[in-house]
Amino acid sequence: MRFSLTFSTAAAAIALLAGCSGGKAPQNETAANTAAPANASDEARSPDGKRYLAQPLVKDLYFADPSAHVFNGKIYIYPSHDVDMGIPDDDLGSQYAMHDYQVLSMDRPGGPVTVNPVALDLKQVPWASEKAWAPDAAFKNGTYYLYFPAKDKQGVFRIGVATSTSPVGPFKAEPQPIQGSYSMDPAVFTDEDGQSYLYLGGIWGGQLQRWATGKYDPNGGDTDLKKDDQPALSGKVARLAPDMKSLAEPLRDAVILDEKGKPVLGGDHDRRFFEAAWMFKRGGKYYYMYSTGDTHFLAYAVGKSPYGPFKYTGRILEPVQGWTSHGSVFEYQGKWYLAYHDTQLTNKNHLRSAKITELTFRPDGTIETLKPFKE
Ligand code: FUB
Repeated sequence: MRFSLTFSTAAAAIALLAGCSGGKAPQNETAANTAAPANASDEARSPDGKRYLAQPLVKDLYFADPSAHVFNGKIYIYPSHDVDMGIPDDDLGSQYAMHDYQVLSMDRPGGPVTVNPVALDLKQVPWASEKAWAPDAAFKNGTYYLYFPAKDKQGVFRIGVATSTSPVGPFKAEPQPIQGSYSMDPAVFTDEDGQSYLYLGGIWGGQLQRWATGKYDPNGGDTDLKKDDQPALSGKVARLAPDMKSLAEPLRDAVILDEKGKPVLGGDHDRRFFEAAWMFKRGGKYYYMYSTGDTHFLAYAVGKSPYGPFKYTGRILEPVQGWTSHGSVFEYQGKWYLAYHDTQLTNKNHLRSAKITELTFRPDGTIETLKPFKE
């Protein structure tokens, strides 16, 4: 316990310094740090004494919301870059005051992690003002696309896109956000036929509830629809146009259904969509993973089409240390992995660490729920 307190303080000081220098960490390789120490008593413990399922990929900077992809046989993680701006926690996520992105790369799960230089700073995005929240990436025809949310100059969340010839950037942003996009937490899924889809949305600080009529209503509330017995707000999905920079169609609801085939209700906080959409395909099924927000689960729902509807199926991850839960699922050399985050190094909601752990599918395609702490 004493070790963890001392380490946290040192880590927080390093983070502060990184924040002051604009977060421009040099390219930097960290040791393979997913392996547990040989002696269990040396392992880091949570404030209540539990051992963590996995260790942070990076220990001297903070990265959250990890969107993992395998490009050319190598793993690239597109995370948020957490910094401490001294902003107190609130329900709108004001404490998540990030301003740039850095890409993590590694040759294999558990291998050394390279922290690449700043890939995009909001200062380089003409339309954006603040809040470089959870990003994602895609590759098509020799170009890498970084999709990122940020508030525009009017304080409305939009989704931007930036391009690069390298998976780690630097990325050049388009001068305008993606037309017709709103809210946050973009995730791009490319199907086997080459067609890509953009998923997005998040309630509370993510502003999805303010778009309930299809138009932005600044008075549309800070939480949800406040109609617990009505269908919950849905995350959104749209097909991307061939240019990967625009929507081929208007956003539509990615509906989550319960066991009776009815939409999950707004009051069902254990199962309703909150934020952090992620799509992957396995065995011909479309898996829609998302965070339940204030109940802190990574849940999943399964469908027959990238548009859904998706039948609620279960949990992928029980609550981690820290308020938010956000992750991605990827396949590497025939095994499946979950990238996720927690607050192991700081115990502060806005200074999170990305982690990777293996995922197990049962023969029927359901997923064994992971616990973020060891028994
Ligand atoms: O990192 C900022 C926000 O916190 C993300 O966009 C959400 O998904 C939550 O993880």
